[in-house]
Amino acid sequence: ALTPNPSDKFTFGLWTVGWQGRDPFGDATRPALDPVESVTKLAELGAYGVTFHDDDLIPFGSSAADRDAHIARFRKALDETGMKVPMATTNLFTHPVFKDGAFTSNDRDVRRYALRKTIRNIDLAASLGAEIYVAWGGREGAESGAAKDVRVALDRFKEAFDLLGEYVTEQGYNLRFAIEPKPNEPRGDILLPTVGHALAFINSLERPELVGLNPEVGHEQMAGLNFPHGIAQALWHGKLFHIDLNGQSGIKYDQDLRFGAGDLRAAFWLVDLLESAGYEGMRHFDFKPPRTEDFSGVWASAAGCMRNYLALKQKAAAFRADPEVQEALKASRLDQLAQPTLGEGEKLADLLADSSAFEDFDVEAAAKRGMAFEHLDQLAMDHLLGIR
Ligand code: GLT
Ligand code: MN
Ligand code: MN
Ligand code: MN
Repeated sequence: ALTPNPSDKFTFGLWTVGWQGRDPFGDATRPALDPVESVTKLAELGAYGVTFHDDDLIPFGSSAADRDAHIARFRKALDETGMKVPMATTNLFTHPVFKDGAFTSNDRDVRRYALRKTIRNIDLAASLGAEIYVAWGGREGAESGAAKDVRVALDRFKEAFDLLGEYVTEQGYNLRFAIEPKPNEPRGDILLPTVGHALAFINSLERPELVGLNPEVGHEQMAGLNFPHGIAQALWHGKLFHIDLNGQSGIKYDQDLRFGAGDLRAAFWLVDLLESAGYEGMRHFDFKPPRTEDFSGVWASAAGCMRNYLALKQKAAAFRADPEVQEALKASRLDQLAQPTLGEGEKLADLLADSSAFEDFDVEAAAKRGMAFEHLDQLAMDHLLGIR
């Protein structure tokens, strides 16, 4: 059960295993990886598919003929392995032209170019069968105050998503967008920094139904937020279109550790949530094999992401099936939480007239009741630690 299988819907960005280990302080520690090799190797490991930025597959500035050749080789590898491409995205952050952003760059010509670059790759994504198009606005932001008029930049951000929505609708593509929030890095402050900011933004778009989220574990944790809670809210809004699974240890630079590393408890609750909520999307890993690793470490790291997901899925299922856990959930009144606060057929007026809800309510007695959460949580810990 710990052996990954395409039916588990595990996918990897080409840029993850292909990361060469360049960081702000050091050069690459690994050579470039041929996307065809990544497809082959990930298929062997049991993945369902791969995802890519335009520039991961087709080096920036390639001629039209070279572009076609790169795409043809890639398609052939997909056909030979049965690997799918459920998602694609645009690199709007590496080239210096995007130093002040893409859809919200102060430079109007850069914004127009960013839209064209995106639309070009949307055509490719659609032709490869992708149904999700991710938009990570890594460079959409600022380091200083007057440099960005945020309200106006949000107008431009909306304009971009409205145009992209118009494009996929006109083309009849079965493609929806997923915004990926991140609080900072590489910009000092990034626009749409968290799940909550992005959810609110989506409501202001012309075609909100075409736009959802691609939250990343580490990005919310960089903001000190509870990732499973953010995902639960995204699910509640029907906006969890995709997810970037990885690991992070607290509030620091974006670590992109393999899934399960970093905050293991958050990973456990996340898998418990995704599995019990019936999330049907991809389990997409967006991690960086540390630059200490050679290629055998890269593949060990990719395999570890999937193994940890499957192990946590087992643990979460055992936790939910445990009769003592079910009792503990009752003792903690999770069943009451699931009951509407008004009774069936009850109206606001009935609540206002109900003296047992206020005048005769024994506040002190209710205040004395323990919630029994510690026992419940220890049961989870016991399952997670494998001592139950
Ligand atoms: C980049 C970023 C990721 C995003 C990718 C999509 S690229 O590596 O750090 O979190 O998901 O553009
Ligand atoms: Mn990501
Ligand atoms: Mn990250
Ligand atoms: Mn990243």
